[in-house]
Amino acid sequence: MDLKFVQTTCPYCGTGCTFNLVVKDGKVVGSTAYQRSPVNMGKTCPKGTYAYEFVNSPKRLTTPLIKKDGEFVEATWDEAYKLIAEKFKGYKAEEMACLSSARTSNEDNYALMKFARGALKTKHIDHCARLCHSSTVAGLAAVFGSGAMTNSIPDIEESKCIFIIGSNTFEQHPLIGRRVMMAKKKGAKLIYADPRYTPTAKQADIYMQFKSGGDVAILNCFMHEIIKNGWEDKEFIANRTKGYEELKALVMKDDYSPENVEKITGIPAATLREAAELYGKAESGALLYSMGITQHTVGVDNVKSTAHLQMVTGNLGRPGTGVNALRGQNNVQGACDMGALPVVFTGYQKVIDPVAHKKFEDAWGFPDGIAPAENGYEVTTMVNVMSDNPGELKAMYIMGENPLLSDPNIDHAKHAFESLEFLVVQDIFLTETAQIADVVLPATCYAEKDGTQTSTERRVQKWRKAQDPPGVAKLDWKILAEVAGAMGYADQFAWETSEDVFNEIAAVTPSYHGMNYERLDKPEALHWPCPEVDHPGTPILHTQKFATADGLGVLSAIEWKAPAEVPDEEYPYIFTTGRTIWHWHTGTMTRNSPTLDHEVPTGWIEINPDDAKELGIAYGEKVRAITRRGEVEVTAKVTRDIMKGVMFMPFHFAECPANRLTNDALDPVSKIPEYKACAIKIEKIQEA
Ligand SMILES: Nc1nc2c(c(=O)[nH]1)N[C@H]1C(S)=C(S)[C@@H](COP(=O)(O)OP(=O)(O)OC[C@H]3O[C@@H](n4cnc5c(=O)[nH]c(N)nc54)[C@H](O)[C@@H]3O)O[C@H]1N2
Ligand SMILES: Nc1nc2c(c(=O)[nH]1)N[C@H]1C(S)=C(S)[C@@H](COP(=O)(O)OP(=O)(O)OC[C@H]3O[C@@H](n4cnc5c(=O)[nH]c(N)nc54)[C@H](O)[C@@H]3O)O[C@H]1N2
Ligand code: SF4
Ligand SMILES: [Mo]
Repeated sequence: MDLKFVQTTCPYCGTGCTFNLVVKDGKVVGSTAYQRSPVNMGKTCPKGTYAYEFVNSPKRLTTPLIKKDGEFVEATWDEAYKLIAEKFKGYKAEEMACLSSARTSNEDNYALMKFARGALKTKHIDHCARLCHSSTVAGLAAVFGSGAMTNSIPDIEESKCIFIIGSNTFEQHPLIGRRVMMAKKKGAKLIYADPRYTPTAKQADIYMQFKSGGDVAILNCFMHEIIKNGWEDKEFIANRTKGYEELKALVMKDDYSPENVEKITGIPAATLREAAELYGKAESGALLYSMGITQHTVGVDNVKSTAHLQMVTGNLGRPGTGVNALRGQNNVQGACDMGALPVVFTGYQKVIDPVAHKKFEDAWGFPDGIAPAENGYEVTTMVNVMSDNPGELKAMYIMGENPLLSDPNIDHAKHAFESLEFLVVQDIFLTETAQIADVVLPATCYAEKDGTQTSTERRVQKWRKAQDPPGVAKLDWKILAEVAGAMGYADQFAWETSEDVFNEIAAVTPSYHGMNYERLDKPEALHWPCPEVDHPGTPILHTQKFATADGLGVLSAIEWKAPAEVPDEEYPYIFTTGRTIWHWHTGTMTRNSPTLDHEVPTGWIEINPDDAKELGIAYGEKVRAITRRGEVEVTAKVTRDIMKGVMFMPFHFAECPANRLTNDALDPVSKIPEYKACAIKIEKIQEA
């Protein structure tokens, strides 16, 4: 028997845990702890522990598929490449769009970015960061000049007071949750704000249950109390920020007194006072947030407000502080860093900047130029264009995303994607989106490739190949390089190995410039910015000044605004959505992992017992959940863990898809949809 242990990083969340894959006779059969990672110190959550189970699932894609007369037919790579190249050559550049993937490596994302802008010459490229932390990228760039988590994961342990708002850290970033517990053991206090009494809430010293959509009001109320009592950091405000008087004038209004914010949010005024005092007086305060903050039509306002609180209390640039935007997917940070966004090349070099544009044009050397120096469409805009203006976008290349289950208002999204003339999907499973494609290409998963991914704390870490891919599946970047080759651009994609791709990334990206595979092989890996080969990397940002032009953090006045759709007589409850620890997004991997699937086989809707009583609904009963977008039949979970007037569904399950119900209204700046608040009604299903 041939037994090997291959060290790799987790393919699920942005925490970036390391473990070993156990390989027996050339096949991945299990996982074991890798103790030396400073991130997870040998521990993993259930998803990491069972991340080996889907790898050899019989449902993996093994060969290219081409749709003929409505049915998929197995094809060779050459047939698939020929068809794709012919089709793409027939469209104008701006009629094509690409969706990249926060699940794949930096190398894969870089390849798709170069393929879109260089081979297709289209400016339309985006990925699921739009649905996730686009509010963070826009909001933090406006206040700090740069849009990433400011501190590191180990640093959270140093904090004296941790404020978590809109992140169910213990279920969605469990090994960051562990750090919170380690801080608590050293005496830190935990304040938590979430409409649901989650496993994170259970660990809180002060828990604030509130109605979805009240975040700016809560944060303004904290600042109101802190300034009123003189707990603000006067020195930090004077030396490192601007706009304080404007912010102060707004938050000191009576609208943001605890009594008035109780009316908006449902949090008792006394609790708001107590929490603001605890936070305001803490020696160091770390703020953690995720989707509860970003996924709103006021997502950017929410993000800015979290940053304002941290500046007003001087909680930035030191250990145990920071605005810690917990990034979701394993490599969403990296996909953004690689420029899989409609406005930037790698390392946030703007496409509209003529200097940056020329730099990439020269570095890549396409004989017929690259996409123009113009911003492209965000994925949410693409969907609206496809449905409202059919024919403007005609062809799309999707690598590692499943929008037909993850987009808001999916009936509308499906209609939009179906309007395309030609759709290529490159995935590891035949997803809902792949099913409507014209060509499906089988990719390798994390266990079958060398590559890098960048975690939420900007730590660049390696994946290492543990087994061969199933069938004739290939590396994502390799497939893209070969499609480009079939279009006549073999020279521009002449990489032999993943390392070759990484070296090209490092050459054109200042923040990755000092990195290479040899340096990244060390257990501690490297945090960007890492500008030179002797630079140690940067775990904490903004220690002396911010990345804005004058180095000052920007404070401004932000009023609370209600969500785009609020309850009324017809749709009397607030609806919000999210996740469970056992499953991942559209379930492609976790529902093909028997251990995880067995824990939670299907979806549910959480309803408060008082609401259930009014509706005459019992625990375990099937109900009809209805919004202005659509309806689903789903099992009721009657529980005090959710606030009266609010209902929650996880979005993992195709048989009861929460996204048939969600609102596709967008934040005007970040273009993120409002997944976290809309209006819903519930009907009892009458027996026939
Ligand atoms: N197990 C698991 N882990 C994951 C994922 C997964 O699918 N499964 N996905 C990953 C990804 S991509 C991401 S982006 C992260 C997301 O990580 P989280 O943001 O932690 O996850 P969510 O469940 O979407 O939402 C967090 C909380 O927001 C609360 N909430 C709802 N409405 C509001 C509101 O208006 N305001 C506030 N403050 N809170 C509200 C919900 O009750 C929920 O508990 O998780 C990552 N980790
Ligand atoms: N209602 C509601 N909807 C939401 C959210 C919410 O909170 N509520 N959250 C939103 C957020 S934050 C996010 S990030 C999105 C996620 O939305 P998606 O990214 O669409 O969801 P995933 O299921 O993670 O899809 C990733 C796909 O990549 C494939 N894949 C995995 N590894 C590889 C690989 O190595 N190569 C290739 N080619 N493919 C691979 C998987 O099989 C899967 O089909 O969902 C959003 N949708
Ligand atoms: S916390 Fe995240 S990175 Fe760590 S094992 Fe769990 S899913 Fe993987
Ligand atoms: Mo996400």
